Amino acid sequence: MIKKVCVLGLGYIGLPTALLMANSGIKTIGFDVDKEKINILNDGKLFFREEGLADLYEKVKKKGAFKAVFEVEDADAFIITVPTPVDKGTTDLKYIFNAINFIKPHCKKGSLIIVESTVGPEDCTEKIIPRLKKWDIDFKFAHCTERAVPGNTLHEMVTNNRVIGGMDLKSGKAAKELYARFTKGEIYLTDPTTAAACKVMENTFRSVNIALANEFAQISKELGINVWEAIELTNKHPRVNIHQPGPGVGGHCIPIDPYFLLSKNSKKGIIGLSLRTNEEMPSIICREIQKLVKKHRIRNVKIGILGYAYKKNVDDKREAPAEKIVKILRKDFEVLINDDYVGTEDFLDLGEVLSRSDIILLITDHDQYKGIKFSQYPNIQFVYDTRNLFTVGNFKKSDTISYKLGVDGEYRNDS
Ligand code: SAJ
Repeated sequence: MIKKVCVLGLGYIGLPTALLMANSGIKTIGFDVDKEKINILNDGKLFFREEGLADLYEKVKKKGAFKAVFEVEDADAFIITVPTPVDKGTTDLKYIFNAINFIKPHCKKGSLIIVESTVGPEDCTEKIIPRLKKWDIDFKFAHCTERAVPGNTLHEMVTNNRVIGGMDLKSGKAAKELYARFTKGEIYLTDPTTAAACKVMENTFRSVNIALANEFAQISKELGINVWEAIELTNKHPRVNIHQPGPGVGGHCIPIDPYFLLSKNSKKGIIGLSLRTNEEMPSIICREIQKLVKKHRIRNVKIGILGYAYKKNVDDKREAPAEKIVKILRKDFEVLINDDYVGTEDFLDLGEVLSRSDIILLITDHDQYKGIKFSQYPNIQFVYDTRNLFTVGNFKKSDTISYKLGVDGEYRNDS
């Protein structure tokens, strides 16, 4: 019977998981090696923004069910949600191994150890379980992959179906029972390798489909059509779901997870090709900007970047295409950046970026940009929109020229 859970690694997945677990009525402690995070939590605050998280924390605090700790304590179940840096398909499991070392003195007969961090399909069976077996304790083990999307993490953690890979039936059942405390979706049991493979296949599916949309953007430009319109109309077909083109893929999953499968004989296949297609997008966007600067004969160009996060309405900049784009553009131009979500010291207010730039490059389609009226900024000669956020309404009574990714020439209508 699991009475106390310890979550190790209080990041984008660990903290929401710990709070949901605590809210379900089980005594939960959260451990992180970053003492600053523990101090912030113990001050009653959070260190990243996520829809509904602050309210959940308030609720859990009132219940007294969650405690952030500097030291791991004895528990019946340990959930590892630490980062697993990946370099082209090889996972660095050092943080998982560190977590395992922290758990060791507190693990007793029958304890359940869960790895929720993304790992390669064979990592659990080849590297993690063998290490635990050396302890000579009768433990349970499961790989419970997460499927929650940043920006909607809590809702998805509760409602999405889950795949759990138990080392054996006993382990799978114990993990299922634990997650069922807060999961309304179905929980499917399998083995750890299949569970990990499902996780990377999900994100590979997305990578391949985004690459297809990015290729359609290039083709549409050649055809002189609007890719956004073409995709919208194509998706009216009941069995077609083309994804959206964009400045490239970011986040800690989709640009990374397909590499786990590349090492398994698909170097020449569609997975590798898709990765390359998506990775080239930042350079393609920069080449477009260079061409347009020449065409418009602008000198001493100041480019205003709108959005730095890897996707809209989140503060997460991991693997963000904006980083590559800014690096390239800074070689030739002055670059001013606004992103109120990411908001570092170098970034400027939206008003300042808009009133000081000759060119606007929209990289992330945060909702706050939807209402921009370019007529208020006659200094802006053209706008390049990589996300199809702006409509003709934004350019009403303005001489600013509008360009979009995947649209040849000026974008003039809303069709
Ligand atoms: N993107 C496009 N075009 C699209 C969709 C996305 O260019 O049509 C870009 C986004 O702008 C972003 C990147 O792709 O830069 C990834 O964004 P995302 O929203 O597709 O995915 P993530 O990385 O935020 O979350 C994904 C999700 N996986 C799937 O949808 C299969 C989520 O469910 C996983 O939990 C998460 O990866 C993860 O942790 O693996």
